[in-house]
Amino acid sequence: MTAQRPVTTGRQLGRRSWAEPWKIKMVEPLRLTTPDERAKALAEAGYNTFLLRSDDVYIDLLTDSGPRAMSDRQWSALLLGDEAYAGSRNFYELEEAVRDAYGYRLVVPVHQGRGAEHLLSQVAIRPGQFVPGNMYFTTTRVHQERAGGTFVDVIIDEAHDPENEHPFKGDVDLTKLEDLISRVGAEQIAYVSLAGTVNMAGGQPVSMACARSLRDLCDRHGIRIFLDATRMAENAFFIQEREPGYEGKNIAEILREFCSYTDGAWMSAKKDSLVNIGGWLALNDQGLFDEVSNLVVVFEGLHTYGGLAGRDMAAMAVGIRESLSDDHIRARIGQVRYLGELLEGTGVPFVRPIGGHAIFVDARRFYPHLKQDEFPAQTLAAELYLDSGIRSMERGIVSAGRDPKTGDHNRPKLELTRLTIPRRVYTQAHMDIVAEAIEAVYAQRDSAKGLKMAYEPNYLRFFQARFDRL
Ligand code: P71
Repeated sequence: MTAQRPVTTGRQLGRRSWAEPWKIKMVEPLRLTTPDERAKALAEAGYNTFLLRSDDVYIDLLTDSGPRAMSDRQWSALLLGDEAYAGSRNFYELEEAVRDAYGYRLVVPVHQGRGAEHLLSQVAIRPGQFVPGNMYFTTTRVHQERAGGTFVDVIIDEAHDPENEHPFKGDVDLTKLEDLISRVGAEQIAYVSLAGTVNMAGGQPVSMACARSLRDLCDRHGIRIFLDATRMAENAFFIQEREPGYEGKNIAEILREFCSYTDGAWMSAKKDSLVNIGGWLALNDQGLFDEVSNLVVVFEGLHTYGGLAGRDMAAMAVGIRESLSDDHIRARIGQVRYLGELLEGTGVPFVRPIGGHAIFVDARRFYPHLKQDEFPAQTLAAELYLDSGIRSMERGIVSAGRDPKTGDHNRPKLELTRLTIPRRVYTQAHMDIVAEAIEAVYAQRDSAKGLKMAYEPNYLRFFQARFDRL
């Protein structure tokens, strides 16, 4: 390791380093593979980390979506699952938890985030309308497009620059939004699609000031704002840390205020809310909600379970409350920063500032000799797995898919490989191993060859595409 002794979040704040606000009660063994086993597994997976078997993975940083350790309180809630088809007690617990934490009035459960994206897009977008948002997310955009909408990126320019240190790189550029409104007319805007800690920008937060002025602007034009609340509790941490006037407020208060500037939200509870499966869609408008809760019975299940078991809703209700603990969020983001701080000074290029859920390695600068059409971020994910069995995820040209009109690749400015930290799963020592592995792959960077795509599915191609080595 060439990294200096890291300055952890805790030591920046005071005398002691941060530590997890929990202890471990149950463990799951990890399997270390040999280099030959990994070469075989990766070739069988078509050089796509989504197609690896998890038994062949040592440290799994594919995603922070689902693979989390539930608390003893959540496990005990599972045993109290009320599996009635209709009117499960756990639905009412969930409804109350969402109302308390996020402040919306009307709640419907869904099996996961994209279930909610589907329903919202179907009821809130008319074909031909535009959906401006603070950077696309893969599943969100696909549902908006399937409903006949066109997504328009209105995030600030800084978000597309991996080295820019702007503290709120998730903010909406209100001038871009106003330009769109005057170009197409307010009635042609379905809604503003606002996301907390913007995933594809590197887990970058949105400021409260942005939410407030966005509300003003949208009120003037009669436009609704729907929030992707998936990592919004983590967004609240950044507001507490960086925005004047919020130092003394807790995560729960900040979250409630932020949500109050929006008309509703959808949630993949597999992230912030500390469960393995689940989500919800919450609104304040009764008419729109009636449409949603009618549609949910077609696609998800009855409006009081939305594709979930009663026990899943019970664990989610507990998880929502745990996710608002300031200590929890500080440790969670502290661990992401710990990994970033280990990479500081090694030359490994990654997105700044360090975001909420992952370190995003800048594959363009990691492999400057590879063209974007040779899939540098996919190549880096493959090389990291070969080196040490660590699984990461491509977030670049493969994820961006194709332009539905021209059929050509979308070529995003950001070509990133995401090292995503699941909540409450790995220890600091695992992070040390990850940093060592990245450094080892970086030392070999000149010899890396790119990939070519051998199979490309129609939708969300990154999940199932296969590649060959060049
Ligand atoms: C992540 C995921 C899971 C995922 C999704 C698509 C490609 C690869 C991995 C899911 C999100 C998300 C945001 C901001 C909605 C969803 C969909 N993220 N909004 O980052 O990050 O939720 O997976 O529960 O359907 O690994 P869902």
